[in-house]
Amino acid sequence: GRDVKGLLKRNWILIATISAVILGIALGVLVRDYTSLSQLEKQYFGFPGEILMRMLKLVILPLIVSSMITGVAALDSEVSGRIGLRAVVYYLSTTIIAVILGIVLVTTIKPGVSQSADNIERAGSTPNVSTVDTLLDLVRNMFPENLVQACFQQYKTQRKEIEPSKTNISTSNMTTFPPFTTIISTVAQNLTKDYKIVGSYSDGINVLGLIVFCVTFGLVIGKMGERGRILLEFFDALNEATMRLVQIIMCYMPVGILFLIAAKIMEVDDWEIFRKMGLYMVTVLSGLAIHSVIFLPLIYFVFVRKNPFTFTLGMAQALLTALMISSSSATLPVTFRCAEENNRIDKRITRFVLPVGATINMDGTALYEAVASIFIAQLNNYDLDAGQIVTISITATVASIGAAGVPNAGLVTMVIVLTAVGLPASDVTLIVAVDWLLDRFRTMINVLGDAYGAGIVQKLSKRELERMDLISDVDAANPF
Ligand code: DAS
Repeated sequence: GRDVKGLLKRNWILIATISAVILGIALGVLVRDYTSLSQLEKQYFGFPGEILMRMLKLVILPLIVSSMITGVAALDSEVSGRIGLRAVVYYLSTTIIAVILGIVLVTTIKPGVSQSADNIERAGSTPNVSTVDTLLDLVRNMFPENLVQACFQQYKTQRKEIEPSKTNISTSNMTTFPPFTTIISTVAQNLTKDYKIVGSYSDGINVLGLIVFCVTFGLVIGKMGERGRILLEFFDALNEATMRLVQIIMCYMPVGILFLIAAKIMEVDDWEIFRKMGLYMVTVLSGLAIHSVIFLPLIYFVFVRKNPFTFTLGMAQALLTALMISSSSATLPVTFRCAEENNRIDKRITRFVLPVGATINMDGTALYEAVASIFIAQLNNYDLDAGQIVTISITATVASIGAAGVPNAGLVTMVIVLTAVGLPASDVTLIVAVDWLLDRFRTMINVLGDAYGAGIVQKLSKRELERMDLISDVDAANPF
């Protein structure tokens, strides 16, 4: 009676999404096999899906800025830098391990490769540049010359200076004030650009630069005491507002998914796509399983010398919560309770490692984004070269750091990885259709990774904690 109603209320988006997948397939097959719509008319089916993609891209900027700044600024100053450093080293290393695991699996299982893989072509619009250039560009983009450039402006690279003639304002009449219409069209063009990461070949948001800026900025305002607090309140509110925005987008999601799938089925002439989708999900889930049953427990055992599975059992309630609500941030209260009560982790460690971990340590998401982007490359018969694989692993790591602990955040930031190597972001269709399921499992791994991190950092920070105890004992001894 009442609790069924409660259950339905809480999970109506999930129920709506699952039914949208089923209805989308039915609609796609119906239109494809039982109507004679022209190609153009069929394309109109894709429109609601395109709106969903544009909504997801729209929240990239506020999601990254607010979650990064509030996440990093949470490093409260009394936590010694060494504890913080250990946690960040743990975050990065486990995330990179997860990405490498994902890449090994997806390039071995090859879920997106057709049986008759014939025409292998280079990925999308990325011109063939050497791996070194790709890497140099990645580092170069970490330091945007100014925030506006990081957010919206066209990028000029050392190698490919975008000739002035290419822009609307032709050089010839540079001396006179460019025609008003040219300015309008240039401004309009810039403002309506799709959000893309700024590789060196596209334009739009330079996520790498944005993240470097947000981390530094977050650290700075975290150390500004009272005056910084005002700024922190602002970004906290921005974070909350953005998460509500994401909630609204999630309400529209079932509609978008229904039409995305229908449009995809209309253009796909065989059921092969379902085999590939199944294999893709197996790849992601097996990657998450290996990472959470082998790699994370191994690292925990090496550093803490305790049974990792007892530790995982202690986190069971938090893992189940993450599985149900697919949000690391919303699971935090349960993660805190499990880590402190069941696994007896010191509050001074959990207070820092867990909130920051929920924001920037997302092994599950990083693995997922690497697998999904290479899967899309395979679907399009693209053969990624070493430079692009390295680019994907770096952007998948960065995108997972930028992703907030909210449902489908990994999907939003995955658009970044796709455009980093020039893959068509429109192909996220199929990924979107099953994201509601994979999101649950990758969130579970994200939370597990954060919990293990707290256990390991606590073990490595024994001395700091004892010194803190000493100080607090001394304070207690003479309270004046
Ligand atoms: N749901 C996100 C989280 O809470 C992960 C993701 O979307 O990838 O961790």
